[in-house]
Amino acid sequence: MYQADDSAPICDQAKTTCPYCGVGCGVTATLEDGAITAVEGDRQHPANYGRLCVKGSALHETLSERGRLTRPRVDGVEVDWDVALDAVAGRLAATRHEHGDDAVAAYLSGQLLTEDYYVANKLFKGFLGTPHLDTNSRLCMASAVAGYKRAFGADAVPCCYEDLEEAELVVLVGSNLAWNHPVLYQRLKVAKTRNPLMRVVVIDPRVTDSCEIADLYLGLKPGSDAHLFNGLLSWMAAKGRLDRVYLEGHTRGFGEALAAANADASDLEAVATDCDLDAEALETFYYWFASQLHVVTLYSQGVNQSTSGTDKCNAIINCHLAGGKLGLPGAGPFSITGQPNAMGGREVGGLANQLAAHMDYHTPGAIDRVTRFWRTEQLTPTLPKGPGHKAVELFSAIERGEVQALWVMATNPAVSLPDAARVRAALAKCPLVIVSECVTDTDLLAYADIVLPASSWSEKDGTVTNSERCISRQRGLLPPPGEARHDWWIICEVAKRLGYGEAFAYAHPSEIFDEHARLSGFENQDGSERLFDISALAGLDRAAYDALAPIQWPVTAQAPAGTARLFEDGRFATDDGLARLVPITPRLPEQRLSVARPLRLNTGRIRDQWHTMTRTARAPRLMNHRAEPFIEVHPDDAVAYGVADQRLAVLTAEAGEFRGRVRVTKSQRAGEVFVPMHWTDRFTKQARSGALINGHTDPLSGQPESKHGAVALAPLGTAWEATLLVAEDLETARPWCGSDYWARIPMRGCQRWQLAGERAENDWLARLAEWLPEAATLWCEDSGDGRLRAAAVKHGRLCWWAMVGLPAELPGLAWLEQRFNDAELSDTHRRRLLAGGDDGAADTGPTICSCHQVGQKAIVSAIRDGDTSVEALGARLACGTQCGSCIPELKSLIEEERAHERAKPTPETQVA
Ligand SMILES: Nc1nc2c(c(=O)[nH]1)N[C@H]1C(S)=C(S)[C@@H](COP(=O)(O)OP(=O)(O)OC[C@H]3O[C@@H](n4cnc5c(=O)[nH]c(N)nc54)[C@H](O)[C@@H]3O)O[C@H]1N2
Ligand SMILES: Nc1nc2c(c(=O)[nH]1)N[C@H]1C(S)=C(S)[C@@H](COP(=O)(O)OP(=O)(O)OC[C@H]3O[C@@H](n4cnc5c(=O)[nH]c(N)nc54)[C@H](O)[C@@H]3O)O[C@H]1N2
Ligand code: SF4
Ligand SMILES: [Mo]
Repeated sequence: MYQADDSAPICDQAKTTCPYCGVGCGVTATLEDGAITAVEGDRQHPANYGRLCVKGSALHETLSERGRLTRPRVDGVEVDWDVALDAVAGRLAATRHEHGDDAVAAYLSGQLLTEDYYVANKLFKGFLGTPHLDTNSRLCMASAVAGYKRAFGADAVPCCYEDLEEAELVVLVGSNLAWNHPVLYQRLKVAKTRNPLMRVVVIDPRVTDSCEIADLYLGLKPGSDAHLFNGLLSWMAAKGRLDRVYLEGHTRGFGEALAAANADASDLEAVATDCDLDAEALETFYYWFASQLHVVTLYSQGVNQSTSGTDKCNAIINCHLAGGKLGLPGAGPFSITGQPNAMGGREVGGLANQLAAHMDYHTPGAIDRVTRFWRTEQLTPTLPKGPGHKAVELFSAIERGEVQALWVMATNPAVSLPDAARVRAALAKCPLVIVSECVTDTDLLAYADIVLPASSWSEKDGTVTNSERCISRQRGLLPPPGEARHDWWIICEVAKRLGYGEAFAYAHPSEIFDEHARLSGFENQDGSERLFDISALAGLDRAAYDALAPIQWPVTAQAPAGTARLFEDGRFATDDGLARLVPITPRLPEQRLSVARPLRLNTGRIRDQWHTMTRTARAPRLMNHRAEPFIEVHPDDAVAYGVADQRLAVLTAEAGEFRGRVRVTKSQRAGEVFVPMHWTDRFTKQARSGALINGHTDPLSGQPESKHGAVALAPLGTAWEATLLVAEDLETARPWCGSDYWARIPMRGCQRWQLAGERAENDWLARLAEWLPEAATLWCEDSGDGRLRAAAVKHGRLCWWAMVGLPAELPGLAWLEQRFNDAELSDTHRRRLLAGGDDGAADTGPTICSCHQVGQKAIVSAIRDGDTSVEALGARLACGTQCGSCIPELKSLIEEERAHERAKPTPETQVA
């Protein structure tokens, strides 16, 4: 039995939704003694039918109360909620009074629930009269939104997940689906096995794990996507592969779009050269696309995060319209969303250019309609008359002193915005920064005047919308820790204190959802005015809301069971019902390469981490796949710039630098480097990707160009490297953070620190004594060549362990990790401490399979023993048998070993 309530749960199994990516998987949580002890995929949920990826299946490991914010704080002092809420309301009111309504702003997140988002939008735009409310979706989906609106007249994703399974051709453009939407990738993979005729094309400058299932890989030059798709449109026209009937009946603008495409890209050879592709491979793609009706083009940040992101989206959509490849099963331009509720935010109007419920400021009658719905006629101020600042611009307005108060909820702009140093300076300058956050340790909190502890996943109650427009319930299963409160509650309490109690008198998120559903249908007869219409979900009582099953919008009287696919009737949400093709003239990235900064910087995600790691780093097993910040470099560039695999290097951009460990790989194109977006100042000295990116944005969508930085690469001169393992409860001032490089890696029961310094250290024992607390027993082994191992025990417990030397020389850490959990070290264990365990306990290497914690070395040795298939490895080591995300890596290890085998000199060549 499941009961969603603020009171303690009475159930042992409950359904909710994963809080990570936009796939929006259903999760079944097991509750025991007031804690979630296990999670599994919800077999009935239409997004995942029982599957979960490694992040989802580690959810319960991230929930400890340690490190959670539990008390509000004002000016650094812990206070009661009443004091904190009064402070928020009082200071917001004072700012408005002194500097005007436009001086207050909010910066929200696709990780808020729809109900949180709705009340925040209503408070700021509706009642405080400021248009400056934007969201981190600006960094994520803004170009996709603008592209859909230009083409279809509404921000509407036409496809559903089943389309990926029903397609004959799936094109992944700038999407690493295998790592970032793993469950959807698994579905696609299964579909491809079932339908041997299905083809997959991957278009990405990097060879990613998603290439595992690719029939064709186009490793294009970064930023050249619009040119490539212009080329496709031109080619389709030249080869007579257009759907003339569709174009004439359902679209406008084809002539202009084709003319622009022809002017830009009518010569296939030239397009191939410009995109740095093989002409034959490019034509194969064009041929496949043109000759299939059932094509899904799935695109993501490699397209969106660009100063011409909107144009790239429309270049793709143009090709679908020109071939009539949408509005039918297995076809359509599918922008896959990133955050769990990126879509919900778009639905309530959380972008600064939107007003509410898919109405923009310029939508005829919208301002008046929303005013009447929210009953703000009598208010001064009235609703804003036009759009507010988009994220990057918002922080410039703060810098200029125009915006004087900012409330940030569920996002970390001190890390994730481009030009992070400038953002930090703006935050430092802003007289009032309010931050609603769940954890104690984020880079942003240093800038907060008021900190509000928010409830988190498993505690919060509300809805999210996934990439296929499917609305699902996230359910509150546990009480929030300490005094943490739900975001919607916090916002409503502030609204009450500002005098708007009547409009924010919700007792439960179900009431907010009801209002949101009613607004979507307000003066919108069966979606005739706005496509986003969930009016059939209005009026749900609390029980019905609690029990709400996943459903895809629109949900109207005509379509009470929801709508899987849009535009099946060929009618679009424009005033004349016709879709628009948009003429595209491609533009180059704004961040220009130069002699000083000759390398193209690509940034993105890794399989096991979520954004700024505030949650995923709490599950130590998710740290093992990539433990340190890294820089991926092509072998030729490694030679050219003097950096070596597994050694440290530094990237320098106009505005900042990044220190990380080099991974030399042919997956990277020469002249380009890739860094992860996840590391913050909480985890390493200097590896925020945002510090390397300039704040150039797309003029239409305002989305920054996070994929196309310009950097220089050089080795980090290191005289020494060291590893410290430190008991977790050790209160140290972390004096080693003054080193030239450090990275903190949470483990079970201890913390690992990787350190390096540019200046030689003569007396390591003295240094360690200075850094680490005194211990009763200390062992040390100094090999005299600058290498050293030491361990310290106090009260029978392992206190710390240290090694000076390259990390490649580390013993396996699993054994040592366990020793930190021993209440009393045995004599045998003490003797083996310096060796790091039993003689045979070698380092298992990076974890490839996070579900079953299988390291690279074990896998390689099994392959060498003859387990040369994924199945055989799974049978022996269990790797790849749970979520399947590591299968591409298993395959490439098998491939690598084969290549080594082939490269081995035969007896004859040896003689020769
Ligand atoms: N594990 C994990 N999964 C996540 C997230 C996470 O943090 N961790 N975050 C979620 C969120 S919010 C989002 S937005 C999604 C993002 O999901 P994705 O968009 O798949 O993620 P990225 O790794 O940012 O970028 C995708 C790819 O774009 C490629 N790319 C770079 N430049 C170009 C270019 O010029 N052209 C083309 N065609 N490709 C290019 C990169 O090489 C990269 O492989 O992931 C979601 N899922
Ligand atoms: N260089 C570069 N930069 C990028 C990107 C890139 O590819 N490259 N990608 C961009 C994209 S697509 C995205 S989506 C952003 C993501 O970037 P951010 O949104 O800044 O990253 P998160 O770590 O997800 O931040 C969410 C914060 O909210 C907190 N939180 C979680 N749940 C809740 C809640 O319910 N309530 C409250 N109040 N707080 C909560 C978390 O602890 C965390 O601190 O990064 C963008 N920045
Ligand atoms: S695919 Fe996305 S939604 Fe599904 S379990 Fe993994 S992170 Fe969660
Ligand atoms: Mo995102």
